[in-house]
Amino acid sequence: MDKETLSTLEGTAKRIRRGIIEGVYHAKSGHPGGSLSIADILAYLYTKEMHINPQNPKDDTRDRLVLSKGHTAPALYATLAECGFFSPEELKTLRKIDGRLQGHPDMKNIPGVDMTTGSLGLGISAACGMALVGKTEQKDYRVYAVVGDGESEEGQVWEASMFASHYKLSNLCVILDWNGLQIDGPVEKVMNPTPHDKKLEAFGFNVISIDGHDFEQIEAAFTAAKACTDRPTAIIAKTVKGKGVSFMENQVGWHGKAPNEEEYLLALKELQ
Ligand SMILES: Cc1ncc(C[n+]2csc(CCOP(=O)(O)OP(=O)(O)O)c2C)c(N)n1
Repeated sequence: MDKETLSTLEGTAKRIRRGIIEGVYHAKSGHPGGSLSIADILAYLYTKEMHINPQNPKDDTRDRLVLSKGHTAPALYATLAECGFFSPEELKTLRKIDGRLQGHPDMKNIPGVDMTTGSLGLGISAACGMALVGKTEQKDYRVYAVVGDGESEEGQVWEASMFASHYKLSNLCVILDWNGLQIDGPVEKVMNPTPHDKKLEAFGFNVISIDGHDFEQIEAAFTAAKACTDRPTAIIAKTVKGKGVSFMENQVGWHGKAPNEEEYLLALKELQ
């Protein structure tokens, strides 16, 4: 990856992180930690990898993304605003009673949202359905599903995985956000779902493990996923919960809490 592309991606990811902070601060609630951990991956997917059309959000040929860990909607909204699906100003209406940007993604009202999610474990199944339709109807689109590591404790994630490999859904790419923390503590202490690589391999996935904040590795992983044509791919992305805001990094308390004014200003300063 050349220097210019890298610096553009870094700038995009920073704006996405600022959008996350703006949204959660103005809502006075929401989920910053797991939103910040996926900002680099979403920045890459939406600006480099996915075929999307902000002028026609429901374009049938578009690639689809299902944010299975739907509580991290602030990251998806900030990314969609960055791509021009709606104005970045609207991010300040997150969770407002008359606004479109609900606490969890709503495909009926928000341009660019491909699936309504929030109940953990369900989104990956919807992504499998979309991928199966794409295969059956011989369409070229790809489907991406972002799944949380805490979310991977849901049994349905594994049913969906079995389905994905049974139907050889090579147009499906699951991204497991391995940030190590869930709502109430370290994932491995709450209900240990590891080793993800061996389990996903046993379930029939092409498994790729990366640093989810390294754009070179992110690029290589999505390129390898596209090149794999006989089974679904799972990218296990090692990330830092709260990435980019020093006092939020690796702090379980920032899973679902809004910054106060002082913390908000400090976060924005760090993300300049
Ligand atoms: C079925 C279901 N059970 C419980 C919740 C409440 N909940 C919201 S976020 C969360 C923790 C998710 O952890 P993880 O998937 O690791 O997300 P991240 O750390 O990336 O934010 C839980 C239990 C939910 N949304 N859905």
